[in-house]
Amino acid sequence: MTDLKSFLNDRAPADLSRLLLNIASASLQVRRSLPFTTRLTRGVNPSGERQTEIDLYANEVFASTLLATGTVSEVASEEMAEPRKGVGRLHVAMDPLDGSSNIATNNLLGSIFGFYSASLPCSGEHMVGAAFITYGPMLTLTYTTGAGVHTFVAAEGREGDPFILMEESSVIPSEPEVYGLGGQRSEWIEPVATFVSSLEGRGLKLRYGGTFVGDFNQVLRRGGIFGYPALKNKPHGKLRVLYEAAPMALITKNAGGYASDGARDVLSIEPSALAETTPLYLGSAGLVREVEAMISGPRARAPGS
Ligand code: AFP
Repeated sequence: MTDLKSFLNDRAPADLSRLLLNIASASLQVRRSLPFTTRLTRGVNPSGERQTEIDLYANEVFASTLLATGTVSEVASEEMAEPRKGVGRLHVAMDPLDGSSNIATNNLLGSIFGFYSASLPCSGEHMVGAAFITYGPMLTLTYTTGAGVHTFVAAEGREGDPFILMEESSVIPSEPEVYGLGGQRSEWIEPVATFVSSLEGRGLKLRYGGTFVGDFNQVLRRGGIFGYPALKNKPHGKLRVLYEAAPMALITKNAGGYASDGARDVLSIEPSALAETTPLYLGSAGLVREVEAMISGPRARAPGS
């Protein structure tokens, strides 16, 4: 069985490999603390959302782990107003605990990381890698450094708690099976409601668990589309460009899919603020381009784009 350390050996730059290995081991620490860090705190994050103990604990574990690698010049987080500074080539943006409102119901949770080569905030075109953790029946790490999307599962209890290769070079299935869009249906901008009704007409099944990582992971494996649309009362959507949308857009692209804000590639967005949000539609390229055209009108595309 191939483990993460040997798989990374000749497939990723040394500093990215170091980050991924340290994130993997730190995720075990976060997972073990989950049953004991579920309460709400009085804290509020820069997006105005109440923070749970696990939001803060995961933020501390990952930020300190990343900075201790000596490869990271800053760590920006959904849970911090300002980045923490370190030394190194990489700039990391993270959502340390995605889905914390799902803790009380023991739903799937996650962590999301974007690895950038420029000071934050910056566009996804400066991303050199991305990763997400799922805390579910299995603890898994999925990442890309630009050469495919690969998933590893924690084999806790085995010597050294290794992460074992579960899937190499994932490709989003061409036949879409599932869809999930956040927000109230009555709040969706009109083209989205029409689009979703057409999906049901094509036999796609609703899969929406309220955690981006979990809902995205199903689209990655089964084909389809996930979205947190522009809403009538939230025209810029809910998901943060740097910490959530762009990292998952890079993974989607490297798995043969596409991520749009309803008008353009999410990776081309130039956020002006760390916590800037965007409408987001990602998954099977055909479906995403279809909803993009319904929202923004058909665009002339360069041949082969
Ligand atoms: P929490 O971290 O506050 O639970 O929010 C999770 C999230 O940012 C993302 O993971 C989900 O896709 C989205 O919010 C769910 O939003 P709704 O609760 O509005 O459906």
